[in-house]
Amino acid sequence: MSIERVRVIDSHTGGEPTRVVIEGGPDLGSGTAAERLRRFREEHDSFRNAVVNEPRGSDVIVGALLFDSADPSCTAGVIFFNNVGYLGMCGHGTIGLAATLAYLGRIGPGVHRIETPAGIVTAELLADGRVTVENVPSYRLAADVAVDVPGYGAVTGDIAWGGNWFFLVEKHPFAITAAERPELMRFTTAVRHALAQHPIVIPDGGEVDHIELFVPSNDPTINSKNYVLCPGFAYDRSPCGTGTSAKLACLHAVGKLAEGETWRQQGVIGSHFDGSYRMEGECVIPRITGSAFVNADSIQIFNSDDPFCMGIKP
Ligand code: PYC
Repeated sequence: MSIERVRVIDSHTGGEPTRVVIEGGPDLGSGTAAERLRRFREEHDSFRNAVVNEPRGSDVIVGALLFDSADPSCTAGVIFFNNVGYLGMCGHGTIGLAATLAYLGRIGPGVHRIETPAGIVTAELLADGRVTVENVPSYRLAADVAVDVPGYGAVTGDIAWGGNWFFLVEKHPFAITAAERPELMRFTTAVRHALAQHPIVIPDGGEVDHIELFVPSNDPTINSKNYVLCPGFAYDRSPCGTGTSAKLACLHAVGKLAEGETWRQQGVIGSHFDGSYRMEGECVIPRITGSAFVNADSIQIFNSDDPFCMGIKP
């Protein structure tokens, strides 16, 4: 029998969990985040499964593997992963990572550059503990894409990049409330499957693997409420940082939000992010502010005698 120990720190950002691997993760060698992600996927995917999936985790947890970035201007590099694979970027996860690094005493208030596979982002730790993430350049790729969804008919949405690919739907018959979550899951799952059959060409062979629904809010302090289906068929408990970034890109595209104006996006369980953007060329550079709380600092035990040591595949 052999025992290995992996130290992880858990946090949640508006209810959505992030698990940062602090010690005991695989050595991904050198190179860019994209190169290390390739090695992670090809050589250490069982580690991903072990850390976030049952019996240690659940479908909802987003993992984050830290590395020392080769770019000396970066405080850290990170690869985000989930129950089924890897994320280019993760907004709630970057807020959780900043809260985790602050908990460890590794960062203080100020702006910190973080290398991700989707590009370099910044995380500004504010004096009150909130975090503002300046995300990768984001844009709307296509407007009013109609998809035939079995059981529901034609569903029309926009496709946008916010560090991950999103299908953003405003016209649908659902309320976005905690009570509606089973129906929202059924509908967005059906949309996701229908979209997979749709001949949309996404740059770099990407896949539109996040489905985002919106409704207007009755609360005058909130601009909009959303529900986001993630790639592994878990819903985002937060308003989704990359999803809010994709929304900002779409709002810019139709002239509904000016540069520097604040958009308060609420998620299905009621937490919110404040978003705004600045322009860089044709793209928007989203800024997303939210807060995260560390709620566990623990050691995972990897026992070679445990038949589920490397997790249960979902
Ligand atoms: O906050 O960007 C985000 C995110 C992506 C998937 C889950 N959360």
